[in-house]
Amino acid sequence: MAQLVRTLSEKPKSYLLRQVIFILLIALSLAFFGYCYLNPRSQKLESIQARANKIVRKIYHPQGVKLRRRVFPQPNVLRPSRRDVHVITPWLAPIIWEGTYNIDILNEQFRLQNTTIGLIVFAIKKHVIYLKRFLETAERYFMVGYKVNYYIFTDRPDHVPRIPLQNGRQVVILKVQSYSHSQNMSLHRMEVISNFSEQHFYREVDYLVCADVDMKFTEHVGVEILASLFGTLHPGFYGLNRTNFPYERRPQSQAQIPEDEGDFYYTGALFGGSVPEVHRLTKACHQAMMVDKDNRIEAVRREESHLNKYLLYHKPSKVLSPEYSWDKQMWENTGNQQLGDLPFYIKRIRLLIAK
Ligand SMILES: *[C@@H]1O[C@H](CO)[C@@H](O)[C@H](O)[C@H]1NC(C)=O
Ligand SMILES: *[C@@H]1O[C@H](CO)[C@@H](O)[C@H](O)[C@H]1NC(C)=O
Ligand SMILES: *[C@@H]1O[C@H](CO)[C@@H](O)[C@H](O)[C@H]1NC(C)=O
Ligand SMILES: CC(=O)N[C@H]1CO[C@H](CO)[C@@H](O)[C@@H]1O
Repeated sequence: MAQLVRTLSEKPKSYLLRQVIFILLIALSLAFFGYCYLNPRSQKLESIQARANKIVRKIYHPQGVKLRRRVFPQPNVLRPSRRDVHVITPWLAPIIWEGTYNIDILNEQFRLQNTTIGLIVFAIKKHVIYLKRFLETAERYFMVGYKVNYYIFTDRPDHVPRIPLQNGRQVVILKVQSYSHSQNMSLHRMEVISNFSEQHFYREVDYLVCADVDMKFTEHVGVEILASLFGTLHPGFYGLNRTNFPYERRPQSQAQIPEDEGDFYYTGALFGGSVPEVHRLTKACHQAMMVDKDNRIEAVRREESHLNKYLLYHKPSKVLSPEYSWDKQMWENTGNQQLGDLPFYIKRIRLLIAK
């Protein structure tokens, strides 16, 4: 090609040669464009892509909606909202802490989009006992005022409690097989979410939030968490050097992260994003876990290890602070009581791990 370009730009030795090349190029480009536009397969691909772009625009740019006139406090660039914690990652994703956002502005943006949220939870075997508390506290604090579908994956549909729901919210019970060991469910959770993306989620919701069932909501959890892809800082490791993160270190595993890499340690108890992003994440994690299974290795913290590997190379667009996955027992066990019941930088506990 370089040669061809040079030939074309050189003073022509022969007009004939130049003409031949010219005609050849024309023929080639005609063939190429003809293939792109007339080939039915590529047309279909294109229309799928166009549709995907439209969805992406709808979801990722709530700023595109025009807000009504309303008076909000003025932001001050010279006065940071928080001085005690880091509020942005090096790739410019906000870290969501109390006091860093105005929920009224966010609500106005997301309401104008008629945002619908899917909250995915697995309740296998005896874990169904956590459902009542999970759903009741979610009704009180989770995305209040929005359309919410609770997707409950369970092997015991008859044990799902009936609780009163606010308008526009519904429970969708999806039966999964009863796996014999707790490990098996952790092996299949990613697969199940990925499978149901095509069957349900794309058509029914804009965003997916995947949570552990043994948690309870204790404060507002709203649209401030929504982003194309988000992860949550694990309450046990957020302040540590990455060499001390419980990442999978064995090179035989697909989840391996070397000692000199890693941003944060994310919890497997809360993650999410837009439907296409969660679909991609769960599919990739499932595939990596299957490769590990074939190689007879299981990552040290199973799906959480794979989630961490994924989020290292697909940086999340928002990171939730440990307000969203607080674990009282873990805090008490770390011997940090001189800092009180809570470290000073935790102003609110929004989601509490409560076994
Ligand atoms: C949201 O819903 C309202 C009422 O159903 C409708 O008028 C409006 O066009 C919708 N907006 C978007 C962005 O879909
Ligand atoms: C997911 O879908 C694949 C392909 O349709 C199927 O083979 C597999 O059993 C499904 N897995 C689960 C856990 O539903
Ligand atoms: C983390 O620990 C490693 C190895 O001990 C050290 O080289 C590195 O400087 C530490 N990083 C930070 C940010 O403290
Ligand atoms: C269905 C399935 O995958 N079962 C497996 C669950 O985990 C145990 C122990 O890891 C295996 O022995 C089962 O085959």
